[in-house]
Amino acid sequence: MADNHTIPIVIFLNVSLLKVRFLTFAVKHLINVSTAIISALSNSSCDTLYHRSELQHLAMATGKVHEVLPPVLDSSSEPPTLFDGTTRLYTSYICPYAQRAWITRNCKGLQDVIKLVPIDLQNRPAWYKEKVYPPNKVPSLEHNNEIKGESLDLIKYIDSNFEGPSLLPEDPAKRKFAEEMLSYTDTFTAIMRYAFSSEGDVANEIGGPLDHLESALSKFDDGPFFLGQFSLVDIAYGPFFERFHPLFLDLKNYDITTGRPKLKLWFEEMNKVDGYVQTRRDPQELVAALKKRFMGK
Ligand SMILES: N[C@@H](CCC(=O)N[C@@H](CS)C(=O)NCC(=O)O)C(=O)O
Repeated sequence: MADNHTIPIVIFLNVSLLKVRFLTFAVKHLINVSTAIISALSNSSCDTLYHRSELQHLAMATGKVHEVLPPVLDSSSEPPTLFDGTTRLYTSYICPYAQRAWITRNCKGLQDVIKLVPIDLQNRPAWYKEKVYPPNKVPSLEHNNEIKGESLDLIKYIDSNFEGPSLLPEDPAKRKFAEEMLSYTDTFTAIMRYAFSSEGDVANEIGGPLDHLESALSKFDDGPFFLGQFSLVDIAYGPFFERFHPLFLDLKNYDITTGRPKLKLWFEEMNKVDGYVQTRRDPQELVAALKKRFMGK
């Protein structure tokens, strides 16, 4: 027979057992829900939840695609098995021209379709010039048994010959403006480069091209990018802006965005585009490389 103390002890033990069972259930449930969320975010099985292009937009917007970058090939490296049907982007992680093609590939969600082949430009493998791309520059693209070069041609080629979201709008007015802006890139970079080592007044020397970009950013008001929405034009200028901004601060104590609010906002928005963010380098590394290349410092 239970004495006076046994009943409260039995009640206490039963309540404790219930609590433990409830906690175990709650923890298991939490683990199941978390596992489902993690696999939905990281697994290709979420293709069933989202249309593929929606997934790519999601990746562009949220930074879900994380890629382990392949090692850089130098003069001691064997060439890949050329013309075996693999699509390859020959690149350099610090070249702004190559970065344009790399960003385009990322923004279209082509990480599994176009393989990166980074080249050491200071110690280039001989086979690159001999067997791949006689101009011996990066970027170049191996696709359908052919090699194509020139970054502005390549970004258009990748955009129109591969799957993924289009990076040029249909609107004819925007397309025309895109062509104008793309053909201005060489003039822009030439003036900026000249000013690196010039002794003249920096604001005078580079104010014109920077103001040209500032007013170009006012042309369409449906977004902060050159054509309103993000496009190949942003991809063409982004890598150069990434270098010029820290370089002019370092060399001339001149902030190229001061007094140019649209340019400032544009670059802030660029830094939210995952396909670009994945290609960025340390600004100090870029400044050091540019000083060495253009100024012998
Ligand atoms: N106009 C070319 C320029 C490419 C270019 O100059 N790439 C540089 C690296 S940033 C290069 O490969 N230089 C090697 C060389 O000139 O020998 C393009 O737009 O693709």
